[in-house]
Amino acid sequence: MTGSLAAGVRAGAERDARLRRLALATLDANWEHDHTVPSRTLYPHQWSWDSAFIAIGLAHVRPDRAWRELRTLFAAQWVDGRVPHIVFNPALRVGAYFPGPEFWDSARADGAPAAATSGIVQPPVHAPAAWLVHRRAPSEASVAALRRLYPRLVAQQRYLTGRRDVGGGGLAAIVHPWESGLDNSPAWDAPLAAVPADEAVMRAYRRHDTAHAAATQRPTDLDYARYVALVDAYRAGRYRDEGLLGRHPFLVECPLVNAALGVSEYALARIATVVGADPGPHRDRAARITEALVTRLWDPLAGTFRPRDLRTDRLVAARTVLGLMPLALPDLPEPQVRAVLAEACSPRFGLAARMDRPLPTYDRTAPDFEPLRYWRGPSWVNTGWLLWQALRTHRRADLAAGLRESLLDLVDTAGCHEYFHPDTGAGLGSPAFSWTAALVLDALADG
Ligand code: 9WN
Repeated sequence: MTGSLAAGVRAGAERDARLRRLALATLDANWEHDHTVPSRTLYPHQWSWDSAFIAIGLAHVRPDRAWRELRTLFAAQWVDGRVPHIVFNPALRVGAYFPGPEFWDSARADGAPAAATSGIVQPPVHAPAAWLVHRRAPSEASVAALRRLYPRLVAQQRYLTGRRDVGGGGLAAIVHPWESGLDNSPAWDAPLAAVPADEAVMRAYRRHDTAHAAATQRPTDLDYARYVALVDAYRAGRYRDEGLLGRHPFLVECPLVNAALGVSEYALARIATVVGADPGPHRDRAARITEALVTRLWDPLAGTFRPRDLRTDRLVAARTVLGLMPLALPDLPEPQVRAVLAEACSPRFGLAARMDRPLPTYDRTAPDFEPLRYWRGPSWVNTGWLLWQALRTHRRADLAAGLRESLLDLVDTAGCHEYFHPDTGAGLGSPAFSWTAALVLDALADG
């Protein structure tokens, strides 16, 4: 090895060790008796898809805690199978987060658990997470944990493909942008515009987020007025899903939620073989979801996936990172794989074997691209990690390596931030964010 090569290898190993220490310290600091908070300041309760990502990272360093994280979340599963997007910590003061438990009022809904929760869901990334946690640290305890979780994960899928198949085409609909996890993505602008709301209603509430993060980096008051109106509407029907098409003002089929739904069936097939269940039906369902995604959300002219607004039965025009997520499906047909890769590698998203800027969450070339505002441009580690996994599934080692390096460098330079400026890499939002730490740990383990 030449001197400069050896120095490069040493610098790489030092960076990785530094990142590992930072990530572990972040996760440890955010551990809260039986779950990990996404952020001590901004998000002090337990969030659904955060816990899945967090478990994936914890599997490398604290496998017991990884299972505990998932167990706590699924203990709050509703009778109909929905896994709530927030499980509230009863020890926190009123006002620790908006909207809090009193706003959601889950206790009055049929089939809600004893714990106070929200009434909506988030992308179902939990079955793949459970599978990864087991694969990272297989043991008798992990098999027992899979056995306990399997029926709950199946119930979660049944809820989404059953009651939430509002469009009748084999995909799940979301009833709130928060259910996508990408709250103020431009993907929701058009469907949200149809939700009647006045930003003046926000005078009646106290937003908690803007006390901890710059308002320029968060959704607007008008966004929040609509978020509140949608919760009001869903809660008024006690979070029941019957007849949603006739009465609910926001119903959209999201490419990320449905890609996760399909990937979950593949993960469940694997889990089934470990727990002695039949993997066949899961594989069949995975194939059906993949087919439905292509039939309902593929836009052949744009060469990407787009959300379908069920209220207008049209595809949403914005090109966001959500459109790349179906690449995670292993049996996605070749023409779609090729086109999504081309979209990802275009100047809109800039994926490359050597990336000069981090992956954004929205088309960089769009006139309304906003480098600071949350899901309207900034770079997030979870969407990067999901695409990294998808690239590995489709054996694009070159692109996967480029994306991984970009993610690790971003966090090494700025810290475990919630999101990052897509040009400068500066840290934005919460400075000690759990899934950033967790997914860095996972990426480090798989060079
Ligand atoms: C609303 C916790 C959550 C993430 C979401 C992210 C953000 C909440 C908020 O924080 O949403 O659920 O208050 O903005 O958008 O993806 O799960 O980290």
